[in-house]
Amino acid sequence: MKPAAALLVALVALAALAAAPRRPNIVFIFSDDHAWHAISAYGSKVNVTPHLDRLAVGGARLENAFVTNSICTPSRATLLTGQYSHVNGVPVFNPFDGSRDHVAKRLQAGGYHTGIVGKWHLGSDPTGFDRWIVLPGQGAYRNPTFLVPGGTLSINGHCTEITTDLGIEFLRTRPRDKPFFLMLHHKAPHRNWQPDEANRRRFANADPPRPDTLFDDYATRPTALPENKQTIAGDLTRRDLKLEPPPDLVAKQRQRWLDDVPEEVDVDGTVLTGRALVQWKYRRFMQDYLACVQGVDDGVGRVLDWLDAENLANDTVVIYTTDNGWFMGDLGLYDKRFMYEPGMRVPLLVRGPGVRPGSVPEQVVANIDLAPTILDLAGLPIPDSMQGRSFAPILRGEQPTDWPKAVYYRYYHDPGHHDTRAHYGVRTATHKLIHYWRKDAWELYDLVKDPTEQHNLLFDEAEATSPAVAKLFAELRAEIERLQKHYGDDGRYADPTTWPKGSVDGPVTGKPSLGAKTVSEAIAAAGGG
Ligand SMILES: [Ca+2]
Repeated sequence: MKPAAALLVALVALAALAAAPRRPNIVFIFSDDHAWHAISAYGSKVNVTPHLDRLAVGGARLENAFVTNSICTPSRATLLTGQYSHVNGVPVFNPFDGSRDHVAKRLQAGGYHTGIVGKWHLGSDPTGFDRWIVLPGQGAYRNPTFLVPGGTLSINGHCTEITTDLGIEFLRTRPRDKPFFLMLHHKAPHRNWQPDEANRRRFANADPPRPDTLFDDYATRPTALPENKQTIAGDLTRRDLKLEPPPDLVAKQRQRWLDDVPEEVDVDGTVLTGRALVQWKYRRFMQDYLACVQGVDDGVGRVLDWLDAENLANDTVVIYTTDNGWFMGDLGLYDKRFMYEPGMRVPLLVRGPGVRPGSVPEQVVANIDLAPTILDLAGLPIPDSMQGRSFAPILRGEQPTDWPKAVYYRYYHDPGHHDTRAHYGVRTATHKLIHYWRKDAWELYDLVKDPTEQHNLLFDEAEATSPAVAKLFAELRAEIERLQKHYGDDGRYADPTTWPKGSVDGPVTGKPSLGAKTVSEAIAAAGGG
């Protein structure tokens, strides 16, 4: 090629580049078990979260965001793949196959500088990240160990603060010629709720209002709720409640004492039992839970401040959500798993270029939609293998007329850790139908009249066979069948014997220890993945 022709080609290429829309940076902040109703922008009655609220004011607060399988590991596989558990191969706590296609790989191949810091919980080394530094399994709140490509290392301090520091250090040391994609994944506020000292003290005497359903008797819902073991009353241990063992107990005796559920507790010389004890347990658990949430909120504030200081806020999409919902004493429960509202519903806040400030979209979205949305925001194609849909148009304020009206849900881990019975179901804007398939029992709720799901319309024979309820039941059953067909759910993991093998927890073996590191040393060691 003659020099003049080569110059022309180069100029045309340059012009095309200049004409292409600028690709935004993306910071995806994820927490673990954060109830949507523990964010003030969502109307929390129990806490105030000024920094998450900044995202809501400056961006979109999605009012109807849900997960499709309310539990850590499956939710994380869905986040990456945009697929249901039965498609991505992670229905329970089994390892994710890192050779699969996923959102970070596509961003990396599309020219993004990619990184993940914090909780991973997918049981295999991360793929698709230029830098990765993740907790083994659940990880530790204090002086946590991390996995990096070349081994393990530890960092002194509190995990929430460290995870934020690692995220900011990843951003600070990024190459300047690429947009960035950071997944900043907090361990908090997961059980067993060990807040940083400042926030612990801040909530040490908190007395949050109790939900109306703390003493739920499960009338009309006899199938699964009475059998589950995630109740405030009967399942929080002395360890959860941070009770101090008698000094004469040692070793196994001490562990046993901590693992037991107390039936009476002496509080300042008064022995609490019965309802008073349940109220105390709720209060004690919430103090630490909310203090852990506050640590996450503090961290979000630091990331937003850093983006402001670096003049990056206008070029960076910030997304905040969590891996599953959380019961804050609702229905007498803690934990998640169930597709009742507190379990299935999650916060989802998005701010940045292409997002309408202060908007509150009401469309029903789910975690299968996150990967397609992130790719869309980055200007990259969405593969057909992703089962969700980009909600980027909704973030811009558009109202797509063909947007899905319902979310399909499926939870497998039965008996699992808390004897939560396996179920699937559908949630529409107004109703929810749940099928506990191993018990062949159904529950139907009118979410408009009964938002706390106290009245199963199928419990009473006369009500269940009334024309209106029977019609609704038939319609929603048909909708479940339609969605199962649409998403290709053939029930392949319905039987526990079919679950993929392997664990995402357990000790780290076979990786060399790199010793204690500072945050900047740790990020330097996080490259090469
Ligand atoms: Ca979780």
